[in-house]
Amino acid sequence: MRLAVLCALCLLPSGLALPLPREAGGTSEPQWKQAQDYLRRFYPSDPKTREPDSFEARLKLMQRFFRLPVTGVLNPPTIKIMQKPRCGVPDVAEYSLFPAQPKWVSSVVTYRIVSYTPDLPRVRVNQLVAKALAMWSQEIPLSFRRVLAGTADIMISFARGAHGDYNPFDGPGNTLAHAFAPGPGLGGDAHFDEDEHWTDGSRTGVNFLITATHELGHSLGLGHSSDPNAVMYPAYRVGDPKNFKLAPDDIKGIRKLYGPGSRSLIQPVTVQQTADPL
Ligand SMILES: [Ca+2]
Ligand SMILES: [Zn+2]
Ligand SMILES: [Zn+2]
Repeated sequence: MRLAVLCALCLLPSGLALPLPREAGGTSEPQWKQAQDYLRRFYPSDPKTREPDSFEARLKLMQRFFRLPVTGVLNPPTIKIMQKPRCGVPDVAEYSLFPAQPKWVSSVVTYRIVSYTPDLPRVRVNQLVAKALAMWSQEIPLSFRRVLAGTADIMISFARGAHGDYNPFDGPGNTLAHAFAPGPGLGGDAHFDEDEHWTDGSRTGVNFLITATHELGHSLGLGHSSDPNAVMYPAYRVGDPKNFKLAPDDIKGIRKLYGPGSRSLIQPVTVQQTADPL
């Protein structure tokens, strides 16, 4: 089950203790620690081979993913990316763990907003979640139906610290949210770190619409994209929420999974018609 796989990522045993390469001078101890932590979380070793990759090998993987010069050296541009707030889902998971891309088989997927944030009015959270889902559903033959009770395919919640899935949140900043690939149980669920300040604008805090659209992309089966313009890029960027929409890379990815299709028949809220690339 996919949840078990994701959790296993976070619980990888001590084999991951990484030797510190000594050749690169000028890097402070906290930066090394941060880099090790970052690579352990987002570039975990392949659990099939169980071979702990070297710090350098994983660093190169990370540099390749972010389209940096692949030096294997912890240099300032690399450190800069590691310090950005980001999604908690690993960048390499889809390649090493999900060989058969999981997706929803039903054409109507249910979702439920289980808990809310005090940062935004409830009605606004409902609207923004519906808007995020509509961005995806208008590209594929898949619709979403909100349920108010019981178990839904996609359970959406806000939580802080440890919240029952072995992927504890980490206080303000750093990891903002995470979500699970389609499947039973935790599969499809999306969690948002309540220690962030969630907003509907762009000046302060973390924009909820942008983050929710990203996380719900995972809930539908998408992994991270290296394309800095993609919604599925793992690092959070402050954009203009008014002009926020899926990038061609996101649309290509979601259509690869579900096929191009007619727009959803169930539109829970009005969406920007100008965002329609068809
Ligand atoms: Ca956090
Ligand atoms: Zn993500
Ligand atoms: Zn969680």
